[in-house]
Amino acid sequence: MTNPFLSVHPEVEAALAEGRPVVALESTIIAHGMPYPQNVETAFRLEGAVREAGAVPATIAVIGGRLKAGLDAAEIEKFGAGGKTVRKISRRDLPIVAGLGLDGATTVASTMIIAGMAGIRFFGTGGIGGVHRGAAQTMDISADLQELAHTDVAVVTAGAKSILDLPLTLEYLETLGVPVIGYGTTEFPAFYTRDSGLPVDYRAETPEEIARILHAKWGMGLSGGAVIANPIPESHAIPRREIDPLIEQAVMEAEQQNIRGKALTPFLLARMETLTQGRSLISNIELALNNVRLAAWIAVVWEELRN
Ligand code: PSU
Ligand code: MN
Repeated sequence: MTNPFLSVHPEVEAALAEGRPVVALESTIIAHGMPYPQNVETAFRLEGAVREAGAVPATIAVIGGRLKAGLDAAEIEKFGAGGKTVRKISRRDLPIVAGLGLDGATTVASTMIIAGMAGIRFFGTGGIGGVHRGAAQTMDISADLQELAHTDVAVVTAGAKSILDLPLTLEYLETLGVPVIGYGTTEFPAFYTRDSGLPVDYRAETPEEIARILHAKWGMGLSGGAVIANPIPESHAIPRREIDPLIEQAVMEAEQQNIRGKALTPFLLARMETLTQGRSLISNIELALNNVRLAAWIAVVWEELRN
């Protein structure tokens, strides 16, 4: 059955039809996660890294109401230049932008949805959303977690920033039945730092192992995604004693200014960038490159297992 709202880029469509590996990339990281023009440059570098690792990149966004799997250079430039003026869209927003012919930058959740519709199983990004600190009062839990429970896409991430409540985020993923696999690590990474003191479900040493786990999951009919937790390269990690006080400050400012809902994560990300004087941006770019490469390596082996 064809999906009348979906537009798959011809190169991506050909790769999928021929059983070649494809890796999805998100557009919220471009529009809301980084400043212009580094965001556009990064988007192109991420696509290049996926190609070098042997897969076809599909950057995902909604343009004029079309759910796009695979953007051309002009479209990426438009999202990057638009920055925060581009609507940030999650699952609940998809019918609004598709129905009314609007543009939207896709989060982890909505990128997974569109990837899933196109038949793409692997997605590399920076950080995922999770359970926010104070969620017991605010109930602010990212829709990314529910999506991981339901949609058959594995997400390679450097963990989650400790702007979130990491222990509760992992509890929530356990409840939803989402495997959390560490790549060369027994600890869930905390984005800027390689460790968090919190355990992953399994430490995988190779992309092959991860591909076998996913092949088994989907092969036995267990729907839903997985979190592939890939620590930031050592050379770009920021020591915890430096980053933790800044995170505390950003979270406190958000509370004082009563920032909530979908504005909260972009606010915290922007504050972190300012408070680290741009250092967090470089870390962010390097860990994203590291993640999309791993996503491509896993996708390559998974296609071999499947064929
Ligand atoms: N965390 C990061 N970088 C990001 C995001 C989260 O470290 O770019 C973005 C992703 O697009 C993620 C979204 O899906 O924020 C989560 O937003 P929310 O918390 O509103 O669900
Ligand atoms: Mn939220």
